[in-house]
Amino acid sequence: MSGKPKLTYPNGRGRMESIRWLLAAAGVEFEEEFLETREQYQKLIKDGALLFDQVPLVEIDGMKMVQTRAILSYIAAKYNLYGKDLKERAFIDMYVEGTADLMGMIITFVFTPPQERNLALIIERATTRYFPVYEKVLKQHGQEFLVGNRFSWADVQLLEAILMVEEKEPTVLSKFPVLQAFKARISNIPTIKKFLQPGSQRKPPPDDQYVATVMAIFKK
Ligand code: GSH
Repeated sequence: MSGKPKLTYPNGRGRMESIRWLLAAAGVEFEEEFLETREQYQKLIKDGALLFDQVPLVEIDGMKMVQTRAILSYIAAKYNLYGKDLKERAFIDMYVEGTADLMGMIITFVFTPPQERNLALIIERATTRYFPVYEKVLKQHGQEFLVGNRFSWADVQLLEAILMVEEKEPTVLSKFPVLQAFKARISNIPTIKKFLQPGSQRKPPPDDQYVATVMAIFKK
């Protein structure tokens, strides 16, 4: 064993991508095993590796962790990205849930039949429900990071969400100057800068091949 966390998931973003982001932001190296076939997935189930027969699976500190939220909270707490007290933690959780809801709309987009996809709704939610909140928080306290004047999981996930929405609508931050500055600042943190460079373990937006592989593995 290398001692590095090992991530098991298809070779694409999905629910694993925020985990990759958080580990990378914390400066933690990780290994990946990519699920390519249904047989691989069924073997994991047969071996008892998946508590609820689902991935993401992250092997870390002797545990086989499943459930995205549980995995992310564990990593955030372990690497000091989860606030200094319960109240900061509560705010980080709220901000993270907001960006998770927004990203969830984009993650499911490619798995939705084309005639039912609603990109306009995603952009509307981003610009009227989610981004105004983060813009206001940062503007009001005037600090560099969302919570406690310290880099946290909330910052990592907000940057991930911003970049994801920008892939769909490049001008989406045009009315959010504080978020534009936030994006530039957080993108420049060395661990994140490295993750944003080509060749990192960051995954590209899903393509047809990825969608077909996921459907075949999980028989959606
Ligand atoms: N609540 C779980 C989490 O957040 O990790 C949901 C995990 C989940 O739905 N995973 C999908 C899966 O394993 C792949 S992204 N689907 C197979 C199944 O549910 O049978």
